[in-house]
Amino acid sequence: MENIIKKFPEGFLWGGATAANQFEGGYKEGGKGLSTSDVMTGGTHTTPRRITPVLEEGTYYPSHEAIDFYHRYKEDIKLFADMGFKVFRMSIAWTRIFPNGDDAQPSEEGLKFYDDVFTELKKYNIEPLVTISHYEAPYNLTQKYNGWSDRRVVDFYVKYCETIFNRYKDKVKYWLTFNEINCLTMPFGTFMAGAIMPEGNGELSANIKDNPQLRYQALHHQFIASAKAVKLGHQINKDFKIGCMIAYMTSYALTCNPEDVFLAQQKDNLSNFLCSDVQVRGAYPGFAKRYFKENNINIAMEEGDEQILREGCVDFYTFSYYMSVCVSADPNQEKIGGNLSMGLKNPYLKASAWEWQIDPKGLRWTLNNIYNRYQIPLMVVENGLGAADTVEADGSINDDYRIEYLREHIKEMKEAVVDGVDLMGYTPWGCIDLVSAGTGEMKKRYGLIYVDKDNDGKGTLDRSPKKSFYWYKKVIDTNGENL
Ligand code: BGP
Repeated sequence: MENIIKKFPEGFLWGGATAANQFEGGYKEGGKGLSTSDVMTGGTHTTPRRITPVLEEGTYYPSHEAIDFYHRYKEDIKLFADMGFKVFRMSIAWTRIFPNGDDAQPSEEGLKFYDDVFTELKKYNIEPLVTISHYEAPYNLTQKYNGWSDRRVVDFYVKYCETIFNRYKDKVKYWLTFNEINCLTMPFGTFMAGAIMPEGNGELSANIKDNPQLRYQALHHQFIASAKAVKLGHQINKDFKIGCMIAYMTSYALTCNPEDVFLAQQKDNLSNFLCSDVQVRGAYPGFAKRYFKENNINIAMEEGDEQILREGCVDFYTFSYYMSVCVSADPNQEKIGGNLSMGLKNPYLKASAWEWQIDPKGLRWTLNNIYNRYQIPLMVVENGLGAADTVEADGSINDDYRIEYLREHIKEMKEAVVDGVDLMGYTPWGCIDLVSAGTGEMKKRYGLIYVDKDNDGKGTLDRSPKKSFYWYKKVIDTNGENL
């Protein structure tokens, strides 16, 4: 048997990923407007975050200061450069550019801030990968229009895209239209995607009263907005590469009962492929149309929508991958104690302290599964282990568990490359500690760089490299040879 050479391609984009509302802070500075994330309180693993239409005195809102990248971006980018980053995934806060979302003119101060950030990245030859909308939208749009449920929001978004595409056309090449767009297929994802106001008790959890009709209508508007942005982006700069971003839910059948196996495939279709079929292939798949019919979901489409979708197909496919879960057609399985928040327990896997099951092999499966369907370049733009870290007396942070997690996932990515998957890059999530999107905590850390701040918002905000920082630097230096 011939020896197989396992290597990442030349020019592989190694880096890290963040989002504005989870790390910028400066929520009222530089003329920034209030965004949906700014009205979300902190929480913990067991207490859900809340959404407060009026800011409550004395309540902790993690996005307000976050980790203060707004003032410390030079220091942070220098640290990324020290690790050897080739790419840095970040998002633009829409409310820095259009504070209310429907303003006539963009804010020059907001535009200037990202100019400075991109210039700083360029200094170190770090390529920005920009998410245009990452789990936030101007709060005003939710108040006035009920967010994405209103078609008019498409035009506001496209105007925002036009503004940033024109302004940064020589500084940014890689764009993602919406973070984890498929969250809108799930009840809990609605508010986080800046879609619509929750009709519940303000708790950010499955308790939010679900309204699938509204959710899928909002999703359709995001598809139209995304497709229009892709077309426009290519007109503004033909070298732009514009991608979709999917929260990949890898679901295995709990048993080989065909009912379970079919359910797993159906979940894959509805939770993962519905959105990417629209964004990559430019049309709703048959199973989506059937699902809408069977669930009395009537999506209002305008004439020309089908053409807009067809003409706005993305250039590459990106996704987040943290875990896998099991599914079973047997409703009793949930009661046997195998129920995690996201699905059923897999007896072969260990889980993080936040019950996210760790499954490196699942990443290889997922990469192959996606590539088999689309055959366009893929990128893993989020992956990592959320864990509580301990700072030793000498200041060191020995996060061997994180190194282990990342190493095993990188190994499987390398295998997938040998399988033939066209993989462009890898940006582990929260390369610097930041606020958790799900729980609003600081304690759930993903970073290779530690930030001194606790769940109540106290701390010096000082940065320090963890053990994983030095390890990842070596990985990048050797293009993934030295793991
Ligand atoms: C993804 C989001 C990120 C991020 C990550 C980790 O779904 O795109 O914004 O935060 O998950 O989740 P959490 O912060 O809840 O641990």
